[in-house]
Amino acid sequence: MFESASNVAGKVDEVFLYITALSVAFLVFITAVMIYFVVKYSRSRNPKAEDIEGHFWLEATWTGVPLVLFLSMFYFGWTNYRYMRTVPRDAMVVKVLARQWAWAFVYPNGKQTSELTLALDRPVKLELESADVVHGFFIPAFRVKEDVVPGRKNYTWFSPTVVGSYDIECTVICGVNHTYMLSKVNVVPEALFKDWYFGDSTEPPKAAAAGPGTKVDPTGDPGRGGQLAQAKGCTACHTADGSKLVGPTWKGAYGRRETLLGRDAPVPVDDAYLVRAIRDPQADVVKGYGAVMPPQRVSDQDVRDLAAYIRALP
Ligand code: HEC
Ligand SMILES: [Cu+2]
Repeated sequence: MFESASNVAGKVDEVFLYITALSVAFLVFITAVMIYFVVKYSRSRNPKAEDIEGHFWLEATWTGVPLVLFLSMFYFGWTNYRYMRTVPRDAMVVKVLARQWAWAFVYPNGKQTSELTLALDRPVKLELESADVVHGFFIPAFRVKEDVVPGRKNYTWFSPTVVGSYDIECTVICGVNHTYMLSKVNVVPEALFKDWYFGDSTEPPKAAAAGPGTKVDPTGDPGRGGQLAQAKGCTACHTADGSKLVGPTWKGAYGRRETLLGRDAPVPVDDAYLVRAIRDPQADVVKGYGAVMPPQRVSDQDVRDLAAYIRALP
């Protein structure tokens, strides 16, 4: 299915699939019955028209069964809708200001950004206001969509459940540059969010400091790297002997190909990969592991030494 990255995405998809499946089932059923009747009651087989009186149980069935099915659609739709309208009390409140043709986000501490930054698995309430015309706030990956109407306050809430960067779109044709009314929501682990939220930076924390193929200084001291791995607590999650703890083992890591979440082709573990994995653990997540490696406080020299140590392991 489509990318789904919030607590409400699954609920919306469930209702959507349920209604679609029922509709398809009825399309097939009604079409089949229709063809059957056209053949069975064609004029050639029944040259003399007949008057058919009512049939109580037949009528009761074709009234009762669809009624129950429609009510079940209503039930699933309503209970999920109510969930999506009931904001948890611990939700962080972010004001979303829409205007022609941009989004602005204002946080409780006064920080203002043009991209939305959120902490993983933390509920957030968005209070939506427009400065001019009607806009539509839409995050496809979250299945969150709400109209933003001038002179009115609207809201929505959700918890992002997957680290990453997702599109924000405007769904209402709100003027000539409507199609450029785009932004991003950056979902980062809570620790990274706090660093940003309480820090001086207005730039949202972003994934991927060094891109694939980046040239990296390969000099480093493997001896010091080994000590650092102990001192920095890396060895709580990584081993050098091939056994798997919370994270992948470092034995034989250098040169192997790793399958990353959200990427089709496996990527080789080279120097740039190691630097990125240590510097920005959430940028790429190895398939089969959680995005649980905490951000590391490491200097450039530390990273070079750690990379040298991992590279030197057999
Ligand atoms: C709390 C556990 C934890 C700690 C502590 C931790 N890591 Fe990780 N690490 C992980 C997990 C889980 C992964 C796999 C998921 C990912 O790629 O983020 C990982 C992935 C990696 C990778 C990529 C490995 C591969 O096979 O692709 C490297 C390199 C790495 N960590 C280095 C370090 C270094 C260096 C430290 C210490 C400074 C450290 N880690 C501390 C959990 C941890
Ligand atoms: Cu708009």
